[in-house]
Amino acid sequence: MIDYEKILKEKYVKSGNPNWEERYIHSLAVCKMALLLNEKLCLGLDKNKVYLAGILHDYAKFDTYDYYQKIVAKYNLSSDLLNADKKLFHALFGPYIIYEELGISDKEILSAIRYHTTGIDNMTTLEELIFLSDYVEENRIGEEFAQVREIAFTDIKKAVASELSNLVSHLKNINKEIYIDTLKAYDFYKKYLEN
Ligand code: DGI
Ligand code: FE
Ligand code: FE
Repeated sequence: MIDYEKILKEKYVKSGNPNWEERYIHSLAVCKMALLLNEKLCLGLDKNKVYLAGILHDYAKFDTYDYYQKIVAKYNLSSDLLNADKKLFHALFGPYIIYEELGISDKEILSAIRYHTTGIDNMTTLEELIFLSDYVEENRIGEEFAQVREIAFTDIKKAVASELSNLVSHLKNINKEIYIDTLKAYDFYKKYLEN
């Protein structure tokens, strides 16, 4: 059995980022929340996929701009991606970096990691679960998180919609550009806010 927790920890330590430990604890908590919601909501997802997507969703968080550029070149990605908000890079390039470094090629896992920050329209259940668990894991403290957490245990789509509504408001408040995928996600999921 490959110890992904150890692999993640070693990658974070090597990055030298002072926030590595907090990020590591967050990754474990997202994984735990995703596994719990999979059980409680009877989503029926493969536990191994939930585990891997949860533990690795922020794998590329501390990688450098230089490295992201190399990934864009190697995988023939659009260089326009490098113009996105840098907070999105770990999600945009994470799947390629995980494939590159760990050899994980499962499309369901990689796309859940790709969309964990922005969401996208019409997500798979695994994509929804990781997007949501990232937001409602136990270390996220505050009223907005608590509200979405409560909804998460009864209605996954409504919880995703509610997270997106908070995210879009937050981005507007701080005058950040809303990425196309976030807009597509909100446009699609907002219908679930009503019921
Ligand atoms: O990596 P985490 O901190 O666990 O969480 P995350 O992957 O959801 O990243 C959160 C950051 O990404 C947060 O600061 C908001 C930002 N973000 C998400 N969607 C968008 C965005 N930033 C911009 N500019 N536009 C977006 O659409
Ligand atoms: Fe993230
Ligand atoms: Fe995260």
